[in-house]
Amino acid sequence: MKDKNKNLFDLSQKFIPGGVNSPVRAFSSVGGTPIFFKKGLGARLWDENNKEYIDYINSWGPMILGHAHPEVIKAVQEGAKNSLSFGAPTSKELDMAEMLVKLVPSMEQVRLVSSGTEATMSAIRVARGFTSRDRIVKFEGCYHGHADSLLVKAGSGALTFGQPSSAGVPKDLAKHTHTLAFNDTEVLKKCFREMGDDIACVIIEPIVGNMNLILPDVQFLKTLRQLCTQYGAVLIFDEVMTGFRVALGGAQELYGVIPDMTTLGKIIGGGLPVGAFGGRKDIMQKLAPLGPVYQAGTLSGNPVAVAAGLKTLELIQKPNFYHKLSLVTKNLVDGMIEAAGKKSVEFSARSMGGMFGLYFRESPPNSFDEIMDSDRTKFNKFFHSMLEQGIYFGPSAFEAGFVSAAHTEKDIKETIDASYKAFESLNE
Ligand code: KE4
Repeated sequence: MKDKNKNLFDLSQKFIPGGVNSPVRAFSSVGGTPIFFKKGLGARLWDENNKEYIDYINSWGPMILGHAHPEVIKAVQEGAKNSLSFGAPTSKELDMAEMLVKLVPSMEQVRLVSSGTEATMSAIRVARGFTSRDRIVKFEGCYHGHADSLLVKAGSGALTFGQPSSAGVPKDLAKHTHTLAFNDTEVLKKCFREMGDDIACVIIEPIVGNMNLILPDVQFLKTLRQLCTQYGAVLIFDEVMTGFRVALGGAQELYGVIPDMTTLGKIIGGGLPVGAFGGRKDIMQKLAPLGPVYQAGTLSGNPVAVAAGLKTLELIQKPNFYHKLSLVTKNLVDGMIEAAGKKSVEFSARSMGGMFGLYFRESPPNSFDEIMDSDRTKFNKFFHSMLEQGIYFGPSAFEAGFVSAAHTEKDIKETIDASYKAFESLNE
């Protein structure tokens, strides 16, 4: 039978650069043909050949309730009946703002946008406007979307392609971005000693998901918080991925380190385009129309997208939601560690809330250099064996995985069982 994925991919490349609308989808680092999906329900996906998969990408995080959750679909349908967009204030976006201020410890005020990139780009600009400084600090392997200032040694797709800095970013702009080693407290202190008074902001993924899953050293985060306060730099937690993924209050709740600003995306749109940036009121008041920092968006706070996000945020507040999600995710990770051990494959894994990392190295990495020395060839072979068996992991050794509330113990068992065969294939 002809593979519809291949036919579609061949044709897509005629009209779309690389055949995809986002590079990581192209399977470039794992090889093979991207899968074209036509349907998702709960933890499952179906491709154009009607092949069924258990989904561990979940649209790179947003589908925390699983695909096509009936209550989310209903909220979208109800919202859509009243028009898709007004370009004017609606009560729905006020409800969303109130919800985010209630749930995110650092948020006193918030503005909605349409993607994580818009959120981080806007947060950087308002931090520069608030401090009247130009320098920004980020960390190698962290990815914050594709705004020019942030594509300097970015993670995710950029890291996967081994081109940590992007073409097209003016040198005169990139020079204001300083990239440090994640979890290296001494390098951080040195940077602030040398240029602390010139730093507008530091942006960090408090738990990194874009060089695979890497956890922070708590002392590193606390030192970062203390240095930003001491030097008047704005601390931005990019929780586009970790927000509502690792805990209801995100990484900032888990680690008890409260930034000056937080960026969000993914889950807050429930699968539709929503991003947000917010934080201290004195910083957010710098934004037009009140202050001198301009930021805008035709579809910002779109009522239908917000309806999907609001329903999602309502449902994840159910009692024990994160306890159950964390347990299912941990069972997946523990089962795969056991399988790899029985098949004598050098492998490690870890989970945090509803996200996990798989590593073809002896122990979980704690830095960019450590994740870079994992065995990508083994990952790629493992990835394709699992894909063949109907298990869909992220097509990159540098991406975290995601579990939804729709994943059952049966799904987890099926995945672990498949991993025995996949680990076995690495010994051939
Ligand atoms: P978007 O512009 O893709 O909505 O968000 C950018 C972004 C910002 N910050 C963090 C921490 C992120 O993880 C992201 C986007 N994550 C990637 C997955 N690693 C999106 C997948 C893709 O680029 O296709």
